Amino acid sequence: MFGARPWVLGVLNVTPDSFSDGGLWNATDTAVAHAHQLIADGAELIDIGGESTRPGAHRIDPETERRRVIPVITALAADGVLCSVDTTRAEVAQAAIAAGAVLVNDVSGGLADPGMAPLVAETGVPWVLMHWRGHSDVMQRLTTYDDVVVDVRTELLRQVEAALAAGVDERSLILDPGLGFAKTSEHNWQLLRRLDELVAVGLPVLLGASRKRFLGDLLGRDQDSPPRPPAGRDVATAATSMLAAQHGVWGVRVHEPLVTLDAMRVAVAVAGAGESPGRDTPTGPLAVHTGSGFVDGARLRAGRLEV
Ligand code: PMM
Repeated sequence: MFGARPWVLGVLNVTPDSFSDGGLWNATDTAVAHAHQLIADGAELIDIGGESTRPGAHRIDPETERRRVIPVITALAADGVLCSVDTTRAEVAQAAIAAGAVLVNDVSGGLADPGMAPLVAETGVPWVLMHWRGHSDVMQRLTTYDDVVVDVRTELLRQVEAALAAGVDERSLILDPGLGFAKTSEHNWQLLRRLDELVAVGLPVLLGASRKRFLGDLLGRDQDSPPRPPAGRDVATAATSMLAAQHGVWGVRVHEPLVTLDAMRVAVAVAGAGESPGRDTPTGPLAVHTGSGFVDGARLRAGRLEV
């Protein structure tokens, strides 16, 4: 059982083609306004991405990616909003950190760009290492596992070792099983079912189940009907976030924070854990779960994750 709820990261895709919110927050002003709505709905950190990672998506050039995310991060940082950048490119991450991003969310976990680990080592920003086997245009062909939970953990630990070898401080690292990335629906369910095996590694764990296809498949009217569209998947997302909280994850990444927070507050109240930190004191200390206990997450504000 958990003693405090996880961080809630609000998703902001400044892309024309992300599967759930593609095209909605394409211009800087609409993106910034949406980020403020996510904050008003309880998100504590806004995760800003400029390149779609939906299955089959093709890559864009770095300059386009940079042009999409940097003005948004600059504006939000000036407003005092905590931002992370969702990128696999070191040059985009570097510009984002310079613009005020406090965390790098790298869905490739350092595998896509050899420049990412040295950048993180030098700047000391928290770095999400997600389990990843290849870019979006090929990943759905890379779904062979012996035991998906064991294999994902082993491959993530290899990514951790590479990060450490490059001089990254272990205290900067956050792991993510990468639901939907080179995974079938059944793989995602197994990873959720056995999330404690990843939490047991002892590093903070982030989970991104929000509105993903496997939830749509579950919610289709019957086996032969099409998946429920992304906007109808928020209650199911909240349920996965709550279960993940009970497993002791450090954070959840969601499109609709309000529903997820409602679900997590119920779980916190039932656990007798008292106030859900962060909700009522958005700039106060937030609990960071590390597998071995909870520590003051306010350090993230200073761009450093102390565990
Ligand atoms: N999923 C997406 C994008 N970025 N980052 C992390 N750390 N974990 C995820 O599961 C993840 C991610 C794809 O979803 P989106 O298109 O809704 O952003």
